[in-house]
Amino acid sequence: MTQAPLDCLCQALTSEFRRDPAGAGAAALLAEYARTQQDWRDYVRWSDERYTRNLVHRTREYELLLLCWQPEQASPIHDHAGQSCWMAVLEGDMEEVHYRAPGAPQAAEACLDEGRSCTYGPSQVAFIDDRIALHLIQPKSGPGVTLHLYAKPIDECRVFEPSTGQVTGVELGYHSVRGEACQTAPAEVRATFAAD
Ligand code: 2CO
Ligand code: FE2
Repeated sequence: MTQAPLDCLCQALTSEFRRDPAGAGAAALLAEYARTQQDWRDYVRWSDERYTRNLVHRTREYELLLLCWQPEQASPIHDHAGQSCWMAVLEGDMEEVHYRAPGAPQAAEACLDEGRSCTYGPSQVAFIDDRIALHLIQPKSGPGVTLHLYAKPIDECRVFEPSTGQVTGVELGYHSVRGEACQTAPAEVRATFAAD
């Protein structure tokens, strides 16, 4: 039986992280998949509450997720728990805004500096880690679908309120795993600010 393109991508990523734990070839693999394939559509899932996080594949070395963003569904400003994060755009245009705590990177309880913002279109791949910046991701106009690769997997991250630098730890969670809905959908992360 022929393997689905998304499964081929996962196999290629597994080999890549075995070859190079830093994943130097990962961006090219994601870009090629995004440019040529459509089977990610099987994993698309929308929510009116927030952008959805849908697990495609997870190993000890990495996790691959499909994220689905309705208009206005921005992420909070967040870090990536010390891991590497690649984002390949599959559909729509996505804006990324960098932030940095003045003084030390990600210092707690200090107003954040807004850095550069950048828009990525279909097949483009962005990369970030905590040494580069914190970031916020949002669809620029209309909905968006993105493929995210984290190496290693991230179960928790920190979110930052920009005017005070207030930091909240959040569990990330999945809306679906290999296309099967999860019983407990991840919380609306922005609500953690309202509750404080
Ligand atoms: N890191 C966010 C998440 O996994 C998405 S923004 O792109 O890294 O929910
Ligand atoms: Fe992110």
